[in-house]
Amino acid sequence: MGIFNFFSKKSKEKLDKALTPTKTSFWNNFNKVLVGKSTVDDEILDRLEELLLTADIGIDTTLKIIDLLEMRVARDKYLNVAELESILREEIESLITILNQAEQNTALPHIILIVGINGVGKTTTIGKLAALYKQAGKKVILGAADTFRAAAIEQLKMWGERVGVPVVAHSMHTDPSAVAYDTVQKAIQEQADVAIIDTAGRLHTKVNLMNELSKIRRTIEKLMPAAPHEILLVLDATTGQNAFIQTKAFTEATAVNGLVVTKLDGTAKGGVVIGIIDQFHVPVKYIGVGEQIDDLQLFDEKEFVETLFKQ
Ligand SMILES: Nc1nc2c(ncn2[C@@H]2O[C@H](COP(=O)(O)OP(=O)(O)OP(=O)(O)O)[C@@H](O)[C@H]2O)c(=O)[nH]1
Ligand SMILES: [Mg+2]
Repeated sequence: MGIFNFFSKKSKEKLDKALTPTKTSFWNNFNKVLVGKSTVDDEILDRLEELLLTADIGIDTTLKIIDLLEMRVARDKYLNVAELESILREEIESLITILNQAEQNTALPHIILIVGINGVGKTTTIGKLAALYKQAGKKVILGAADTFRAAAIEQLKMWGERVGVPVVAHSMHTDPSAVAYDTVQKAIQEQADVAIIDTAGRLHTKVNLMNELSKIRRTIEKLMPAAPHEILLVLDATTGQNAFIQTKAFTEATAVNGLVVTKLDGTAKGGVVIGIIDQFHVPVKYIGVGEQIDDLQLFDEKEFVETLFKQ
C-alpha cells in the first residue's frame, strides 16, 4: 500500500485559484500571438520560448520543450496551431511524470526530515502535513530540530497544539541531532505512524549544511537503519530561479527524495515546478496553496497540467 492512499481528496478549486496568476499571464499573451495564424511558425515558437521563461520554467527545460516542438514542425512540415496546445500539454506532462519511490516504504514509524533555507515554509508545511496525517487517523509526532532560535521551537509547538500532536523539543542551541534522535526514539516507543522533523535553514556554507544534515541522518539511522524514509526539500515558488540554486545545493548535500513547493498561491512563477522536476528528477510530493492548515495538497502531475491548460 502506498502511504499516501489514505489522504482525503484535495480541493481542485484551490489549486485552480493558486495557479491562476501563472495561467492568466501565460494564456493571455500566448493567445495574442496565435491571432490570425493557422500554422506554427518561428515567430510563434520564439514567443512561446519567452513565455515559458517568464513562467519560470527555466532555460534548460524551456529549450527542451522548444526543441521538441521544432522537431515536430520539421517532421510534419505543417503543424496546426490547434494541435500545438495539446502537444505542449503532452510534453509538459511527460517531463514531470517520474516515479514516486518513497511511497514504497511500509516500515513504521515513517520518518520524514524537512529541509530547506529559512523562510520557505518548512514549519508551516510540517503543521499542515501533521494535520493531513492526523485526519487520516495516523499517530504523528513532531521534532523541533531547528534549535537555531527559540521562536522556531515555539512555532512548531504551536502547530503541535493546533493539530493536537506531541512535539519533542529541547532548549535553543542544543544539538539538532539530539532532538532528531529523541523524536525517533519516542516515535518507536509510542508506536507512532509518522515522525516529522523540522531543521534550521540558516547554515551559511554548503559544508556546514552537509555536516549538519549528515549528522542528523547518522543519528537517526542508529535507531532505524532505513530512516529517514523521506527527506523533503521545501522550496518557495515565489523565488523563481533561486529555487533551482537551492535544489542544487540541497540535493548535493543530502539524499533529498521529494520536494514541497510552497506559496504557489499568488505567484505567476508556477512553472518552476515543471523545470525543477525535469532538471533534478526529484518528485514534487506536496504543494502549498495558502497559509491555512488545509492548504497543503498532494501533488498530482496530471491534475497540475490539466489545471494549467484549463483556460
Ligand atoms: N501564501 C502562502 N504562504 C505560506 C505557504 N507556506 C508557508 N507560508 C508562509 O511563509 C512564511 C514562512 O513560513 P515558515 O513555515 O515559518 O518558514 P520556515 O521555512 O520554517 O522558516 P524558518 O524557520 O525561518 O527557516 C509564513 O508566514 C507562512 O505562513 C503557502 O503555501 N502559501
Ligand atoms: Mg521554521
